[in-house]
Amino acid sequence: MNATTLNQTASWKSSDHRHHMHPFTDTKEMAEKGGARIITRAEGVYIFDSDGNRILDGMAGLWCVNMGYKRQELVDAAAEQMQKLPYYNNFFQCSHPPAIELSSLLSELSPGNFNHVFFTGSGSEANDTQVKLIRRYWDLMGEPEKMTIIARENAYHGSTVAGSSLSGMSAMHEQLVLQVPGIVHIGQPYQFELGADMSAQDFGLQQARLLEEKILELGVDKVAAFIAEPVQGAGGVIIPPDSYWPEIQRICDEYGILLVADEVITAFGRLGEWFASTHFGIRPDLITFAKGVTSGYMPLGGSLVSDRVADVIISKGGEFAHGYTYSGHPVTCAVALANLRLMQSEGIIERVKEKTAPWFSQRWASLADHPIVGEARSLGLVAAIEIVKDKASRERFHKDLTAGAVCRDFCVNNGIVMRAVGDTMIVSPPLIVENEHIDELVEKAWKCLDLTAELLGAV
Ligand code: PXG
Repeated sequence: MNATTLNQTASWKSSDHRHHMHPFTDTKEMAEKGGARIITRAEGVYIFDSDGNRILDGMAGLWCVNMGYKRQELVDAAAEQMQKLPYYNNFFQCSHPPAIELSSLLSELSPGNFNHVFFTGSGSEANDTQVKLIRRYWDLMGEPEKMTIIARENAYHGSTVAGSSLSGMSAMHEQLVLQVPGIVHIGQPYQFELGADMSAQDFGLQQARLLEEKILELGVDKVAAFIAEPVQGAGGVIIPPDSYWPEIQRICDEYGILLVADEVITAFGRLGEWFASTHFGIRPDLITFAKGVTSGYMPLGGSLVSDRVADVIISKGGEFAHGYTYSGHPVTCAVALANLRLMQSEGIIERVKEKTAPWFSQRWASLADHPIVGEARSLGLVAAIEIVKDKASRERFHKDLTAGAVCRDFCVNNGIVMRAVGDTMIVSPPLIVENEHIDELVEKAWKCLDLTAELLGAV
């Protein structure tokens, strides 16, 4: 690293500290640790920082860069669309080819009963849209009392006011003084923490039946919908037991409530299918998507609306009083189209399912042999490990769960991005990873677990 690089990095860090408010960040703590790491470029599955370090991006950005970095096809799609039509809205009885083509393609790729798309600029806005669609639907059905939406503890559905209210994270609720009324939470299918002494089958059924208990407690005439991530992402990659989703589907069917699958992380190949709903065999009424639809190159989200809901809202509804300036932005839609076509032409979903996910699953499972790993779990290309002091009792190192942050810092300093959720380490690499990248990720993860164990005095 030469003096110019050092000066440039120091100057960026200083301006960053003085002017840039970061999302979900303790700014004081970041400054004490030397300021932000400045990422300046990226290629394939690697990001590069301003000091010239090359880091394997085990999180695909923030669960989104599915087709990897520096894809010329996506750059070209954006540039061409910017020249042709950089902006126009879809309000006031207008439309444009990128939004039309993308909504058609999404209808084709999504499960059979989905034929309409409402576009937003993010996953949070998409979940706000879901709340309005759900309430509009029941109103038009002549059941305006059906207002309550059931979500889950430790879910993440976004940061807008409705998104934070749907999310089941206490730290967010504490700062959100004005919760959206009519949202309640039930327990989650997190077996490592909550059901260690039960069989997976029994635990899955038990946690699914919390939904039924809640519906009966509130009264079925009051309950509008249940929203959940097929696999909880930000909560710590919580993969439900096989018995969980079929039982949830049974309950939603039996009581006629809408099922919303928040597939912001799981859609577009993460589990080796276009949608995780297909993997779990569930039939949601609404699907939330974002992130991977553009591989993160442009901000785009949306709601996929099934015929059950669309038929009511379109045929009986008149105007749906909802929309964003950037709903169906032409450049973001053009990039999404190029991204989805690239996924098709490269057969990435099949490659994940048949080649990389099986290899990943086998290699990731080997981390369970590490002395401070209590569990290593994965599904498709998303995975977690639980750091523990004692494997048998699952005791953690500290009750405030700081071992994860220690491990995360070792990871980034040793060339991989792994995210810490408390003492759960999680990864969600780009879908273009090759088997040798998976080997690199697992080998470095093992080394960083060694370093963590050493620092925490476990060896
Ligand atoms: N639903 C789910 C399931 C998500 O994971 C959102 C909605 C909101 O999307 P937007 O585009 O509004 O951010 C998300 C986003 C983390 C982390 O720390 C995860 C997300 C966002 C920021 C941080 O893992 N997921």
